[in-house]
Amino acid sequence: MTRLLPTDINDIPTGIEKYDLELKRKTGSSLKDIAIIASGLEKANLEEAVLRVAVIPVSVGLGPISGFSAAVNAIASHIGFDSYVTGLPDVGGLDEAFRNEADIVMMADDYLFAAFNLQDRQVVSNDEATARGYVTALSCMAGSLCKKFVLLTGAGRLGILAADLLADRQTKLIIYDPDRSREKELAEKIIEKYGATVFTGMELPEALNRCEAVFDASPGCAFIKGDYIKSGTLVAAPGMPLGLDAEAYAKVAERIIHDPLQIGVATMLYCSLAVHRS
Ligand code: PYL
Repeated sequence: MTRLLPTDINDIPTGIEKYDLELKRKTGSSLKDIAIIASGLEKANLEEAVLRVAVIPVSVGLGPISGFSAAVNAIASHIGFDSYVTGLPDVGGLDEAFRNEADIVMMADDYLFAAFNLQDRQVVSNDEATARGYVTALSCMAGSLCKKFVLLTGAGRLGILAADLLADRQTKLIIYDPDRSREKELAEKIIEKYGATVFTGMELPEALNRCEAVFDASPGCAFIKGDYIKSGTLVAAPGMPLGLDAEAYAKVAERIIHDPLQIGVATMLYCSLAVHRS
């Protein structure tokens, strides 16, 4: 997991409205709708009391990231939760959250970012929510991913989660990872579970030429070059850094979904409710 920088997230609170309008223009769905669909709650009755979210800064390890709690809080508030950042970090923050009758607590150390639903004892990690949210957003943008060639770059934690969700949508999956053994291992798991057709062993230019959509689950920076990506390609690129170089980004600017936290955080919150309401 690449550690976010303050410069990645500082403008989230002031930019969230503009971000949401752009997401709706590209996918036809708002951030809240994507999170609800991704969590399987589109048919659930969500018109209940506004839930209280406590975002707790965590000081262990490399310590707080300036702007991180404020960004998470802004996203939660934007999609309608009664969210706030606790006055104290760590255990003091958890104490405060319980005394303030928080329904959901969100906190991140250097290894895990999770939402804890204190009512239903449900926990959701940022990785699983980001995979669900981004596959849903890509599916909304594409209309449907069924039978479409989708290139998945990166067979790490996020890629493994995304591969499963993409295969479940009957995509024609191309998996690319510079570590070819990891690529093959993930492909074999998907073939075994879904009996799906999974393509591996391609060089990146060929894979980019064959695919209609890209899900970039890699930690790489600017490795997808403008020369190789077709301008009609749909791109889902969760997190930082961005895998496309500037030329590639310019070619797909109207068809790329990319953010450091928004879709993951919104989906964490609705996934944390899913056990109770689906
Ligand atoms: C959750 C993000 C998504 C991508 N990388 C992950 C990251 O940066 N993790 C570290 C989060 C540290 C937060 C710090 C704080 O401000 O509370 N402990």
